[in-house]
Amino acid sequence: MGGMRRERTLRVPLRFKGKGIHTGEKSTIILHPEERGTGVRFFKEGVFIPAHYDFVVNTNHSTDLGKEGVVIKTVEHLLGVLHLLEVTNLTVEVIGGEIPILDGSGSELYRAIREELAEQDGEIDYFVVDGVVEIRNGRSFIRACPSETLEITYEGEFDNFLGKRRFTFHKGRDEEIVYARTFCFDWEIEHIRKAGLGRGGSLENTLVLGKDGVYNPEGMRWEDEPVRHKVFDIVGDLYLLGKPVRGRFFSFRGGHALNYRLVRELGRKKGVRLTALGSEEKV
Ligand code: P76
Ligand code: ZN
Ligand code: ZN
Repeated sequence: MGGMRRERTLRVPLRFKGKGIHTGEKSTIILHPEERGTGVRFFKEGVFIPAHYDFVVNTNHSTDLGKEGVVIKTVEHLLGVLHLLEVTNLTVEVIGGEIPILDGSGSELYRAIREELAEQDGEIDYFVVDGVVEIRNGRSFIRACPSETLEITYEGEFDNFLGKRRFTFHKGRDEEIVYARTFCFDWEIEHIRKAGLGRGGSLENTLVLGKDGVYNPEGMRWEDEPVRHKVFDIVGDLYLLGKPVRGRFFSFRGGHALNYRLVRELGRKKGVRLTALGSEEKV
């Protein structure tokens, strides 16, 4: 049995400002405390968008949510931090098109939110993985298995000095992934920029990798920083199940698109149960 954990919100509203990695535009987010049972949701231009996979509108180079024509880009790093800290009730007001990228990792959000956590009455309702689910795309795949606690492994095969890399995150060891920055390869920048993405990308917020090394003068925070970031992205995308998750995950060369397909499949399976007679019923 995992420990009984309480629902959480913030003691006070928190505000963050910065550039969006894709739009390149300045935006502001205000995190508002909420009552038990609210869940995590976004608010923009009068529209509430739940942090739920039903509202995913894009998974190409970021995870974006939308509803009624209102879109919020790049929610995954903020959701990663909220998932790690088990913040279950919060409204994220967004003024602008995207969540600020800050230094490219979850560190600033993580440290500020951790300082202001407020426990609430009521125990957290976890999303418990109760069977094996695997999603494939060519050689890439992501698999979910039952486990008492959250555990995530990412394995990458990079076409540069990094080569084959694998990293495993265990619940509670947040600092091993929350400081890992987003990254890109120098050979993809042209294609990304031509797609109208990465307009806010720079060496201030992205680890830029070449064939033989990195462009960032400060170097890498770990020799496997990119795979740690991929694990952090999965933590964020999994929070789109609407609850903190208990399960073991393994991703081989996956990304937001595979994460999203897995989350949808896990959520779909939970909503439908086989009865003793073998007919399906909604629960
Ligand atoms: N990021 C994903 C991610 O973290 N998702 O959560 C991703 O696909 N990106 C983010 C970074 C973008 C590309 C797309 C970017 C960043 C920087 C530049 C271009 C695009 C640049 C630059 C530059 C190069 C040399 C000198 C100066 C500036 C992945 C990681 O899953
Ligand atoms: Zn692309
Ligand atoms: Zn990311």
